[in-house]
Amino acid sequence: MDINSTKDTSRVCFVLPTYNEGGNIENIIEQILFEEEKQNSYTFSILVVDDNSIDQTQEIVKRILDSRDNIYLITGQKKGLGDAYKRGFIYAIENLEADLIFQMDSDGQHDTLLIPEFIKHIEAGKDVVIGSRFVAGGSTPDFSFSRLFISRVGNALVRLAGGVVSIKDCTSGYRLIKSAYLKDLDFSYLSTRGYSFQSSLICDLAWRGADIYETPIIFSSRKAGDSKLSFGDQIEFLLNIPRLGFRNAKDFIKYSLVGLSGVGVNLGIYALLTRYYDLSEAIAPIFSIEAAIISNFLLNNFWTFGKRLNQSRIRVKFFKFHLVSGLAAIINYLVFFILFFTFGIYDILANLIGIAFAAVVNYLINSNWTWKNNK
Ligand SMILES: Nc1nc2c(ncn2[C@@H]2O[C@H](COP(=O)(O)OP(=O)(O)OP(=O)(O)O)[C@@H](O)[C@H]2O)c(=O)[nH]1
Ligand SMILES: [Mg+2]
Repeated sequence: MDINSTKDTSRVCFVLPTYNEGGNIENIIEQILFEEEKQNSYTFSILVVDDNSIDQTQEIVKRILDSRDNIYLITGQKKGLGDAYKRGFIYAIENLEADLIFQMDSDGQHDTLLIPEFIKHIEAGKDVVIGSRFVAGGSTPDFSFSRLFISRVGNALVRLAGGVVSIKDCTSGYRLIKSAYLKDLDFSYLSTRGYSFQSSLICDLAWRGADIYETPIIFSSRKAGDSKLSFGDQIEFLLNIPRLGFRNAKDFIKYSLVGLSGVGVNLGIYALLTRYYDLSEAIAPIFSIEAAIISNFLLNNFWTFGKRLNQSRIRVKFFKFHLVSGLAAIINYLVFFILFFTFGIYDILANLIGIAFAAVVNYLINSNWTWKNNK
């Protein structure tokens, strides 16, 4: 699917997870439908994912959906918020053909009046809009000191481990997402509970190159009923941090392996040209370096960054990759030069540090520029 096509952004599905939200769900549905009336270019559907609530939630939703044709209910065993969202996303994409998916809590904490604001940012070209409590204008007026502290520390950990430092609120449950970014997501990585599901999902979206925007929200208290988040959720959240760190490093590990293979290609072709074809030592490296750049480029394009969506054309990426490779060579040389000549560090070690430095800069630029999804 073309992620930027205007036709593709016309169906919006609200996925509302519920567990014992009988005191809230009817109001939320009414408020969303009220917002739909103001929209011309979008049709709304509402999908309630209820995990066999023991209150009236399902009866209430069934009564509403009998009289409306854009309300849906799916039910299942209670296996945590992540599992409910996973089922909801799949249903919304496959059965309701949603182009945009709203994540929203079903307890009145997310202000439905902000729906047009979220849509506005998607229309401006963003792929994901987060209702953020931690950007200017956002707040959590009813949070106790300890809850705010936990939320802040939790967010800081996710931002560092996941390499998503620019995202201020990684655990918010109010988001609008282009469904193209959810389609072939590997849901097995998304852990099953509250906060950790939300943070895993936002990291995944960022790693796939989604352009993410945070719009401020005021996150007040739930309107009725009890919180579903438990101490166990917080433990799971902490255990999820190293997993995020490892998965974040995975692209870099792949990139480094490709770089190593490039050293092999470079040396192999150099040896072949000088030993077998008798090419001069001054000319052979030109071909062997270019061969390594080409093989690195292809491996990175189809393997390291193979899952990123909607990038520029291969020729543009190839050109950018050459520029970055040139820059990396200069950085490698400069670091070596300074360490060896200024600080007198052993030449092999100085060169190794230069290579490591250049590899990180090279990776960061290629990851965030060459293979970033373009707008
Ligand atoms: N389907 C399903 N929904 C769940 C589950 N756990 C929580 N929810 C829903 O997920 C949403 C967020 O849960 P909340 O308990 O409100 O979490 P919270 O907003 O961080 O906590 P409060 O501020 O106390 O409300 C609510 O709509 C819950 O009903 C679950 O296991 N299954
Ligand atoms: Mg809530």
